[in-house]
Amino acid sequence: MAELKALIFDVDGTLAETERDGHRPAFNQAFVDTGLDWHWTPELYGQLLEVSGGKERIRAYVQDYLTDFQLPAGFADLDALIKHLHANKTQYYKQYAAAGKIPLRPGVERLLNEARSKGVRLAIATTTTPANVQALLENTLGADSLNWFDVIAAGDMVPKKKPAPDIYEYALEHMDLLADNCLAFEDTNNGLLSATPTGLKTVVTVNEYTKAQNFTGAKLVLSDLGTPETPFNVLAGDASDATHFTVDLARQLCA
Ligand code: XBP
Repeated sequence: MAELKALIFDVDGTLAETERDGHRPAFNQAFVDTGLDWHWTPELYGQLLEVSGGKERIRAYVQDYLTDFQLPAGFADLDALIKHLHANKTQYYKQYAAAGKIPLRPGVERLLNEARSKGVRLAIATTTTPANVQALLENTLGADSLNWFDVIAAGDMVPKKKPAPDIYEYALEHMDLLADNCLAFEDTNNGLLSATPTGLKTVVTVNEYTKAQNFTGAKLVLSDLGTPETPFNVLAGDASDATHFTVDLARQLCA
């Protein structure tokens, strides 16, 4: 029997619908500001999300989707353009978070607070930029919430992004915990592929971008974390008789 000691959360799509409410509009605004006629529709963005990392996603778009790309004047090379676009986009993401446009998903705040009250440690393992994590947490849970997490493993802190396991290995190492004593929360196949090789059991909460993805190997697949008033839907796995995600359910899944 493995004792539950920590919950490790992905951010984008798991804590909040950030791809829909933050990243995609922020990317598009950065393109406009830079004089590019690029526009990532929800459908195109759903395809581009196969590539983790905003900078990597822009590069993949140029290389795989644009046939007649010409470097705009004022940029020495594609790296310089990507750096400029990503920095601009991150500013817009932070603005949207500060404006309250990126709310947490159902059950997230409740579960975080229940874990804290019961001595279950918290961590984040995300591909997104650390500044985005800070903006999201501060504007949904308050500035002190950054201290709720033993480690916020994010973005370029590791050499390889999801689906590589690096970010989860980093989080486990910095918490000095074994995977058996932790549970990961994800929303994508890339995230599941990142957590699983470390030995972590993963709970998936799907969203519009990811609901058709392959979650073979997940411990539990849910519509969302649910609330006492609005139960979750169990899409795969065994949630016992739970109607929303609790520390008790986490302990059962971790055992
Ligand atoms: C999701 C990602 C990130 C965001 C964009 O991260 O792949 O790249 O889409 O954020 P996760 P950046 O699901 O691991 O939270 O532009 O800052 O990369």
